[in-house]
Amino acid sequence: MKILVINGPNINMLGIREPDIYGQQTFADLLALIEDTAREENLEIQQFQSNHEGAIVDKIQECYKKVDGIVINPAAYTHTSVAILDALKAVGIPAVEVHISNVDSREAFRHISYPGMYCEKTVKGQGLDGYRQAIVYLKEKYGK
Ligand code: CA2
Repeated sequence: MKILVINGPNINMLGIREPDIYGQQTFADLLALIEDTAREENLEIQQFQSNHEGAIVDKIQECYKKVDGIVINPAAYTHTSVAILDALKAVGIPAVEVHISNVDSREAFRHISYPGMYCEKTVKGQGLDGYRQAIVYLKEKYGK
């Protein structure tokens, strides 16, 4: 099974500031956690991070008929991006949304998620382990 993990803007800055919200672990730690999960679960996982909305849309389009599941943390684009929502709808690939923090207990503008309107599940407030949970969910439901 092939899974693409997408991280949006500023996730590459993890661990540098706001450890009270996002924890102490760095982006390199996140990449390693996802690689470890791929090995343990015997999955082919590709990772992609971008600070650019259009680059994320392009990457989702590239997945069409090539990838079996998408794990996405759209970061700030969560709360603004109809383009990412439409790209997910266009490719029709099962997707799970991840948020490191519990967005529901933060500012009101973080309570809405456009990509989340397509995703069949959202994991929030679980720290970096949320990515592992999302990957395992896709494997258990769609793994072959
Ligand atoms: O909780 C999440 O995973 C978020 O998607 C993270 C986004 C935020 O805009 C969403 O509302 C919730 C922010 C990504 C990283 O932001 C940083 C801020 C300071 C230092 C390092 C990273």
